[in-house]
Amino acid sequence: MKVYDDKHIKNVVLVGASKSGKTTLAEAMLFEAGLTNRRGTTEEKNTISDYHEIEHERGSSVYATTMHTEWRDYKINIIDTPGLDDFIGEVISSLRVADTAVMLLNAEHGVEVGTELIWNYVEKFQKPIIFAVNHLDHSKADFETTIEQAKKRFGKAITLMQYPVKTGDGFDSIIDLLKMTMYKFPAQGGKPQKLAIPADEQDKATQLHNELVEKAAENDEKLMEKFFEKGSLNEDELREGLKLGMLHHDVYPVFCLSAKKDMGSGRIMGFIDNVAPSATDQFKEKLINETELACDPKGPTAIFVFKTLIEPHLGKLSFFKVMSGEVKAGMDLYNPVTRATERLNQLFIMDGKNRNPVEKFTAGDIGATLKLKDTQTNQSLCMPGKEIEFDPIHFPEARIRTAIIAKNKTDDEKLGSVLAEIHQEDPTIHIEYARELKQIILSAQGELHLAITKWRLNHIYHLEVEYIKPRIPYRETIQKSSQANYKHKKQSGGAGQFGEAYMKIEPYYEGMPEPTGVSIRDKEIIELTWGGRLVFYNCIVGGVIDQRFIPSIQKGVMEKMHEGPITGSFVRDVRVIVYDGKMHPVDSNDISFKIAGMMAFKEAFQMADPKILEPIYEIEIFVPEELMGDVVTDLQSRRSIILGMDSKGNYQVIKARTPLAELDKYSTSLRSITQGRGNYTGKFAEYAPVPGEIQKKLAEEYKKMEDH
Ligand SMILES: Nc1nc2c(ncn2[C@@H]2O[C@H](COP(=O)(O)OP(=O)(O)O)[C@@H](O)[C@H]2O)c(=O)[nH]1
Ligand SMILES: [Mg+2]
Repeated sequence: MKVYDDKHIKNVVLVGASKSGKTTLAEAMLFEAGLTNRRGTTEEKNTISDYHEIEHERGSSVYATTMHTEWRDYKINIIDTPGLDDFIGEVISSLRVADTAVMLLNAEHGVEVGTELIWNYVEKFQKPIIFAVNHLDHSKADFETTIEQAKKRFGKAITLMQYPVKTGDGFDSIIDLLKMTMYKFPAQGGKPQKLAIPADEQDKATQLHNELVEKAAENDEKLMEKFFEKGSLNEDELREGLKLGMLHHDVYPVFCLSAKKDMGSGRIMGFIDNVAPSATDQFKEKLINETELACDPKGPTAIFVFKTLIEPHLGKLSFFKVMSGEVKAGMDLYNPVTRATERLNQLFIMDGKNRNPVEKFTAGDIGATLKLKDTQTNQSLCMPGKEIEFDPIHFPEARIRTAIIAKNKTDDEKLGSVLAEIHQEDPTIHIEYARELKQIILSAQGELHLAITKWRLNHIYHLEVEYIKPRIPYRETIQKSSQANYKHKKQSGGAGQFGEAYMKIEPYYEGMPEPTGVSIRDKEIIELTWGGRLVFYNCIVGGVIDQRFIPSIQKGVMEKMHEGPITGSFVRDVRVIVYDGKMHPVDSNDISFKIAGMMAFKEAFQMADPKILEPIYEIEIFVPEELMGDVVTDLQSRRSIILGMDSKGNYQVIKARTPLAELDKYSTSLRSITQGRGNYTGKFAEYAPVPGEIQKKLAEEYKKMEDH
């Protein structure tokens, strides 16, 4: 394996809507470079990229896959990504380490929903981008309309580098506006003939060439001057201008392609080599301590782990980018987060599932290593003694949640550890054991994401699981004060039990004045782990209850707060004043006062106008303007309060507050209302009272369950 220096390494990520041809293009790029001797297809399930069983089953990509190709004197690392929104995490982590994104557009469909969703992230990262209009051999391919849509959606930075002479069956020639040449491909694709531009295309080609030259010149004053002096720019000057334009997101070069017929991929690779920025051309990387680090092969060694894969027979595989310096096999590197020192015993170039061992990687390159003990996705490894930590990938919040159970009770323990592994591989899946709900809650990006996770649990980990509806973490509180007393008395043979407590309970709020009319002996403020407070006053005078029984009463109250009287949910924000009681010199004990405390609290609670509170989420919904009305109507039927609307590019952002109970399967409904063009994120905001009729229903349901 040839060793490439930092200037001769290019990292690209293939992105685009599902079925736009990314996996097919990766295949063509490897074949054209002579690294493979046949081109696989997704139909025949023999591509380098889609090698996982689930990808064969579905016929499309689920994971981001790294590969490399060599074109002229360059090594191009290619990351092929899935196109569906459910797997957006794979796209985001790949974009984080790529230096140029190649966005495929399907000339049959133009700009698709999937294109727009991915575009949001390309913009966020401000990564240089190339567009490749694919499927040009398709009978319904429409190059002009595709370009028009692209200009409308992505703006005037869209810059034609090529155009096809004909599309559909007769597609075999591309006019290149930078080289001012026509490429004519043989029927089986591959290496084209370079021909003069035919006379009847001359005018169009010249006009587009001039537009290209102007676009390239715009990005640099020196080039602009030259352009005005000479009226044109030479090829090298054009390249320089385009590269600057790409780095500043002012130029998005557009290429022509039929990945299936292998026409056009060579020119794209040539452009990636000669023009697309390398890692060392990029702006400096941000570190979490607010400083920056340049990608420099002479700098201190530092790598960033962007992906983790757990392969059944291999173990943990960590994919990294060398952000600075060089890594060599056998090196010890330090993880500033876990404080572990990791030996990188083996280094690999990964081509799908094939591992090619290498001795070293230099700054800007992408590789993989096996069996890191204490290092996960999003962590950095650097020279011992240094504290280099790169800005982590910010994965989107989960959009769908479900409770998960093992079909077989004996698998419960295994389920926990397997889910932890799945989260390591895919940080867009979250797992939490919700103690109060007594459920394992799995959150993910969408229905398909959940379905694939279930498939993996079943096929890879041999675990049968079921998804069930997650319970809602309600809370209970009171709205007015009340009093109750309870006498617990038991005299059956042997030792008896006796305890009586009088208490007053009040809704608690911050800054509440101290109670009056009682003499306070003791006060305890308890911060409840589930939010809110219990403030407990001991106002017993004259020794009517022994001091040692006060904690027993408090224990009883606390027990009931764990399992509220109305729905069994946690109780919050209550003030309890124990002001009187009775005891028996022989029969009183801890348990008697605990029961008295619990029962007095329960009775008082029921008379204190109890209220059920529900979690409210603040959500942000992205929708195309024309679909806003439908989305808002649906939100209103979900008891939401619309907080505001804002436009962001071609999208409207609706902000709303919605009860969690109304968000069950919301991502699925939003998808169907917006034909897949809408998207949302949400996070917990606060607890708020549920409407009366819902309270009644919840209380009845709980009572029924209790009576059983
Ligand atoms: N006609 C035509 N079909 C293509 C082209 N590129 C890909 N395809 C087909 O489109 C389908 C999806 O391709 P794939 O590479 O899996 O798309 P991905 O989802 O973007 O990875 C497959 O059936 C390919 O054979 C192309 O340039 N022309
Ligand atoms: Mg694919």
